[in-house]
Amino acid sequence: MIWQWFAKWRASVGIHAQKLVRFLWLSMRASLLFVLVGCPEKPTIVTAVCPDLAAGCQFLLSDRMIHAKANGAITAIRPFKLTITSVGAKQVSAEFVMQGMEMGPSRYRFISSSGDTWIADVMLPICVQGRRDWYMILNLDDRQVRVPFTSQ
Ligand SMILES: [Cu+2]
Repeated sequence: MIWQWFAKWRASVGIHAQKLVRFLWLSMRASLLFVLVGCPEKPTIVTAVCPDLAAGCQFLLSDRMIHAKANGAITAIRPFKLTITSVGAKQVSAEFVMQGMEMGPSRYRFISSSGDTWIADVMLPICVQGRRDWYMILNLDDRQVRVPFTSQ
């Protein structure tokens, strides 16, 4: 009964209307699938506020207090010592990246110097676009924090 009606309807409407209905049906299915699967989101990284790494700063990562400090002004090519202090950390590493720009490999493993202090000798590459906006992705054991900073 419904199929007879459907056949009649198909015969009466033009091919364009049929295409439109088909399109609506397909897009409805697509959006339903989207809702069911869910928006594939990247796990969000916490961003810490550290306007001046050379002056040093403190921030919280989960329940841990982290202190970060460079031993001088941060410029490309000239190496600097970066000190991370965090109670109970077992492994500390960092990457230096720029948003939307491949800056080459720059992963640093921090060496435990004394107690809860970790040190790495870091050298930032020169940016061909002259940009100075960096992100340090700091890995502390299994946790990660993103620290934006500017080089000179
Ligand atoms: Cu760059």
